[in-house]
Amino acid sequence: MAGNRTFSIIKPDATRRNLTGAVTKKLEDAGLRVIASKRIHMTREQAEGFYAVHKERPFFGELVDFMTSGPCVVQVLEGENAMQRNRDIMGATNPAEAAPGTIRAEFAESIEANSVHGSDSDENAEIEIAHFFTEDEIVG
Ligand code: IDP
Repeated sequence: MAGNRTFSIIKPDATRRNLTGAVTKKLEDAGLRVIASKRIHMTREQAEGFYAVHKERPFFGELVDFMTSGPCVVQVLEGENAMQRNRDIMGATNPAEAAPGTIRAEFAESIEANSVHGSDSDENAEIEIAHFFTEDEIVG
């Protein structure tokens, strides 16, 4: 149902430091349930397609390099107001501005290597989920 699912990525800086469990615990403690999860190493094509909206931004090339630098864990999260709930527990893009207790405040290394992605609208959540998962891989 719209509003109850969102899409998350645990980024390569977090998998490299073995923080998959720690990040997931933050999500679960925030009232989100992981209803699909897989560990992938994104190809450049996948990363470029996923971040196509940022194609014109000066950091696009570096962002693609970073997202393909190691494994990611892609997840579907379920919960009341899942998109906003996830954005709240993620914290601001720049960890220096992220509220205390948020994932990025606790774990992010930089504005780029900021440990997690989360969809920024319900519409984008559905598009991003479909990018990485088939419906039969999602078990609510
Ligand atoms: P969000 O992930 O908080 O939604 P966006 O503005 O959509 O933030 O940016 C997508 C991703 O691009 C960020 O999570 C971060 O990894 C990277 N990014 C954003 N701004 C910068 C920047 O100024 N320099 C380097 N990377 C950035």
